Amino acid sequence: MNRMKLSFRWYGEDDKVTLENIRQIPGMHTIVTAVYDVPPGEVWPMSSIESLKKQIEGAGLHFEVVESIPVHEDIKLGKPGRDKYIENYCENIRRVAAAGVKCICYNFMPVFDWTRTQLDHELADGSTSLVYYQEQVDAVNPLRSDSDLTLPGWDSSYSREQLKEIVAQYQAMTEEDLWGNLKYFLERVIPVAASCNVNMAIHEDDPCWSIFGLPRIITCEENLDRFLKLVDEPQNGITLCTGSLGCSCRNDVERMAGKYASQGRIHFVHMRNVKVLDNGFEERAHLSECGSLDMYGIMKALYDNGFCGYIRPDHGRMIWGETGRPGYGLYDRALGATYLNGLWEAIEKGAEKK
Ligand code: DNO
Repeated sequence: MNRMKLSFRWYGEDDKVTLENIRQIPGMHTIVTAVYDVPPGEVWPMSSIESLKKQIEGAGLHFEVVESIPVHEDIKLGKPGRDKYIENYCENIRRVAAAGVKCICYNFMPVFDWTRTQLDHELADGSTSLVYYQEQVDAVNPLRSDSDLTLPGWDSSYSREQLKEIVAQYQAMTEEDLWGNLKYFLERVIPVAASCNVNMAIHEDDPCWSIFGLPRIITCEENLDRFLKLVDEPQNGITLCTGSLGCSCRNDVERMAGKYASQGRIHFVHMRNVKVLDNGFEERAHLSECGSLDMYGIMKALYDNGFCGYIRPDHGRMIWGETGRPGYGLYDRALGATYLNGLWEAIEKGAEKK
């Protein structure tokens, strides 16, 4: 019995990768998407949610995972206006739950979501991928007046001045402040998720260390333990992102996969392989031997510990001349999905034979 549910991220109607493409990937079950045209903190129109559901189900797939409902910066900063945004967040949970969504992925990273220094680095085989080289990050100082403040992937909706101001506010905050703000958020959101039968799945910080001195806390096993205890309920779970955790050699991703799966707290998995370097990391093909992670070991740890949530191939390289959204083309992610299917089948059949 295949307990994991294979899923694939889709960016909606504007995505070059179509639902028709995705449904042809063997074993595909669930689409992972979001309402993208509403600013963070606002309530998603029910009509937009219904339209996603209709399109996805029309293609023979399920709409069970949302990635992400973004957390407004005022919540992360603990500002007085946060209660309004938390109430909007709860309303979004209720709305997507009413449409059949079972799992919501989100993150609690100050300002910047994932950070890379180049999105089209050419690998030895001619494919391109996303990379992070520390010296390039160090060259961009958000508080220097002549800094052009651009790293690929950053939210371009902020002006340079706004970004500087918001970065300065975070720099005045300690990690403990951020923990406090996360707890405040969870205490209000998790009961709503529980009443709607939805699992919340926090995504680890990517990469899993502080950048520009901004606090980052969802970074390692010790902190994930602490996170899960903030509100010790099954709906307060994680998205195990192998690439985000695995870009630091200090994280034993296989061990964490087993531990948190056995606790029933992994609701969603992003499977990505990275090659850890002295000065950062490169995203690589999913196959274990292409990077630093033992993808088989991680899948086995999930299987052995009863994982039954959603899993998706994470960032793929650009291959075969494909162009499009970095990390989110069709071909390499489809290869990744097929590899995950193969690993799972082999692990499952191996276990049955014992
Ligand atoms: C990058 C993604 C992240 C992720 C968010 C979740 O490709 O893994 O942007 O969606 O951090 O909130």
